[in-house]
Amino acid sequence: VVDVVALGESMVTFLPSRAGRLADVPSFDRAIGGAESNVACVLAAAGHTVRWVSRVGADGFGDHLVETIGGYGVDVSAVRRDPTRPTGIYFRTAGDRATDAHEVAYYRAGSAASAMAVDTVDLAAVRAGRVLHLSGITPMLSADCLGLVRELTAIRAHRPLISFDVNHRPALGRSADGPSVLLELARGADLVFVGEDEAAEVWGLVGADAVRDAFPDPETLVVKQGGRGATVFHRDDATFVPAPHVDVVAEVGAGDAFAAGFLSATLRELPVRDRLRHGHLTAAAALTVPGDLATPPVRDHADRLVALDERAWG
Ligand code: KDG
Repeated sequence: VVDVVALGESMVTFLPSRAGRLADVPSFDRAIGGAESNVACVLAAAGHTVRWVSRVGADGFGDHLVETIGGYGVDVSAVRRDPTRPTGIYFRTAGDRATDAHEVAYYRAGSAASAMAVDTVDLAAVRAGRVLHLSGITPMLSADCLGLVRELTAIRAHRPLISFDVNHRPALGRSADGPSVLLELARGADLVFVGEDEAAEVWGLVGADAVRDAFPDPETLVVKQGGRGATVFHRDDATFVPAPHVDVVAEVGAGDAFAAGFLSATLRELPVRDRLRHGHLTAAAALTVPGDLATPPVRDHADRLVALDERAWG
């Protein structure tokens, strides 16, 4: 049994060589992206056993994803190659520092991963972890992908702990029933991550308490409140932990890193407050690099920082 299985689309990502409009950027550096595989890579770097399940094209970009994610120590043996569909790619621009406003251009419609379905992924491999990490990106990729996530979240008995990061991506397009689908799927999970801004934008729920009220029965609900911190609602308790101050280079990947830090501490059965602190520290690492993935803090070092008293944690 692996600690965590993460299922989702990964893409070769092109990061701009300089700031500016997509129309003006002359060249890009290749990196990798994919919210769920980001979580997998960070967890593997933090010493957990992790599997990533997905589909990629039988092309060079598919090779690059499998080799790079596998290079983090993630088990990629359940990733399927599709000779008929390409690997998705995307380009991003660097925003201005104050707002992180940036453009995202996806080339992923009809991608190999968009053909993930109940009968095109290895369901036994998907369900073989202590935790199954999913996100709200996958159900927005295709009807087949939506059916797959529904199947994985529908039955509560005999399943891994299901972790679901809402990950609303406006660049994927807005469907009329997108918000209600995301709410339905998130309610089917055991551990939910959502940004406070995201909940306001997608569901019109303003404030962490309003989000909690929309989840009548969450095992654990984590509301991320940007640079301020995050609140966990766990059973009847609410715990807020402020985030450390960092000079943000790019926000991309920070939510995934936060989820990985939180999940790692959850697997270690640390107290809720420390799960949040580990989430913040892992996110801080990602916030200070331009791409999605940063090396997470070494466990012993992170544990020492987490153990600092309230004065250090604001
Ligand atoms: O969380 C970072 C992701 O947004 C990025 O890696 C790409 O998975 C991605 C997506 O669908 O936007």
